[in-house]
Amino acid sequence: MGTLLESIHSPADVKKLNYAQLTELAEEIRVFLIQTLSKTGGHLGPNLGVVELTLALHMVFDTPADKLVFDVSHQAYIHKILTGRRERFETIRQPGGLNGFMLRTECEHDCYGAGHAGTALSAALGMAVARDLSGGKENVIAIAGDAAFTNGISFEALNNIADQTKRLIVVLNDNEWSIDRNVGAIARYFHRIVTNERYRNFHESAARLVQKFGGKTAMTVVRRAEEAAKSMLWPSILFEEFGLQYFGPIDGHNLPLLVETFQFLKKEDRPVLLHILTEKGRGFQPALDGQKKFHGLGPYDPETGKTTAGLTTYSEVFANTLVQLANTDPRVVAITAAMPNGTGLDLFRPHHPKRYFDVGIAEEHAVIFAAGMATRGFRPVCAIYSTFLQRAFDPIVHDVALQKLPVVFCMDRAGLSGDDGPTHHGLFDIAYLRGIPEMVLMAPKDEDELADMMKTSLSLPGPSAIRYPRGAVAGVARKDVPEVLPVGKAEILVDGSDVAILGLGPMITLASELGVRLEREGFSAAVINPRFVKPLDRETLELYSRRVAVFVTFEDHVKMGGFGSAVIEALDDMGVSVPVVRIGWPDHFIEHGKVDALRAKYGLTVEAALAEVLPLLARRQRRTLVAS
Ligand SMILES: Cc1ncc(C[n+]2csc(CCOP(=O)(O)OP(=O)(O)O)c2C)c(N)n1
Repeated sequence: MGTLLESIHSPADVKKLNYAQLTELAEEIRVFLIQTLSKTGGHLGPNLGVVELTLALHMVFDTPADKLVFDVSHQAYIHKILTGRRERFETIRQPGGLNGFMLRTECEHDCYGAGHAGTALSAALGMAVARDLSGGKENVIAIAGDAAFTNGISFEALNNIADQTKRLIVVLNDNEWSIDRNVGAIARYFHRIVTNERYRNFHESAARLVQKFGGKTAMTVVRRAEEAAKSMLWPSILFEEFGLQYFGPIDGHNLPLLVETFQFLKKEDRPVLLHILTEKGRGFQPALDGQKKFHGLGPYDPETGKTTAGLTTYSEVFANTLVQLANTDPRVVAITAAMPNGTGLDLFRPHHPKRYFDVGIAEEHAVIFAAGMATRGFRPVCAIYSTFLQRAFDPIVHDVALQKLPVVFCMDRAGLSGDDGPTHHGLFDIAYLRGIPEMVLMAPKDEDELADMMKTSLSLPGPSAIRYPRGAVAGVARKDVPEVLPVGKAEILVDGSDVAILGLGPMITLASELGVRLEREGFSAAVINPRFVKPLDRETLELYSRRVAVFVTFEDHVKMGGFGSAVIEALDDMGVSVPVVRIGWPDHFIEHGKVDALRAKYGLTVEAALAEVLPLLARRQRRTLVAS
């Protein structure tokens, strides 16, 4: 670790440095990031892009009194390093270590937690208004990427800012990338500003001026000239129409310029937006060459950036199956909300470019857009992570289900997401979807069944959703052509008469293991792949309720409102009183960590199930003995 970096224990240490030292510190931070994340994995590209920005913010502002609100907050690693967490930084995203996002419980300098995009402006405005109401003096700064401005919430906040406060700084960190290339009219608008020759020349000279003179006088000169230039080039600058004074674009890697600008902006008594230009992945050639890959990744070689080839994932099988289904059905269209890479849809795009839609980080819009297409006879498939689909709950109810439109929701990352932590765990989708009339909700036990479920979904007259997990597939043989499954019918894998074990989705492996263990103990265990959470296979439940002493349900979802709860409700409706042992996540936000370790900690294991099931089975044995 560099010697300057070793001397940084708090933001006060940053403030002691001169510009030459800050520039050196920026380089040391980059080396430290590249080396550390090569072992832990993480959001390398975004953080390499905001080294100077974060240093400048901590030079000028005083956290925790001043509030830095990072959008998504995947780019807050340097903030963590500068605010007393450098020594623990090697634990980032590791079990028991630092979280990969801002976390209020982790540190007093993390004033607002995030993980989902588009929240920074609203949250910062809330803090600014709270300050105004309580007579405070602190500065509030929202830092949002260009892709955050593809999100509706950012615009809802923009619409509101100038009416509510006079003191708020918004930093637009523009690197032209979302995870993939940023998309849409806003991205093009930013691009036009950035690439306008006259404006760029003007800004280069403005920057030189600031560096030469420094301080407010120079900035005032710059501002006057800037206003003149802007009125010449853009009579109606977007942000100005929203009532925010727009500054920029300036070089987001020029530390003195950033510092001087923030010193000036903090004195403004009107809301301001500073547009800075940064390079995602700056300082690491593999990240500059592979923007998508280095947005966020697992461990890599710190010299070459190479990663080990992964196993086939559910996302890949989803994408390849969708290509296959779209080949024979021209009504099929694919929609992603800024996640072509993560959902696998970037594999679909080259096959059917006209039927592929990246709408930006706009899940609500994605779903309503899909609803619109469905009214015109198309078969939209929305590939949205379980956690991000939470955003679109109302459109799913109001636009899709209520109108019985045949939109298919393919929910990747359903279940525990592991290293990313609570903002990214997909643990609530069954609870939020299963109460919606018309919805068909499925979970495949393996990749072959995922393909069948996609085919089934596309054959339905109304809405449906399929939940499947992050990561590698089960590795089973796949049929050449997917089949339509009988809706609401479970698959009985092993018959039995003492206990019926239902394992939803890939949790079927735990169900099968439990079955084997119980057989060894002398019990007859049925193992059932439910396939459908809704409609539930009541017939099969009824059949087993007459035979078994206990049901066991396994699900990678919160127990409350989940699959096991659906089974209990169904049995109760039938007037059956067989006990149900539910294995799933407790009513608690689960921290980040390794999936297996977290399952062990929270009792999502065969052992935990055995401990609950055996006494119930023993009770039945005793009753049988007494009866005989
Ligand atoms: C609601 C929501 N949808 C999708 C994502 C996935 N996601 C994480 S970061 C990101 C791109 C962010 O781009 P930008 O804000 O420009 O920041 P950059 O990484 O380029 O610095 C996306 C789409 C998310 N975090 N939240």
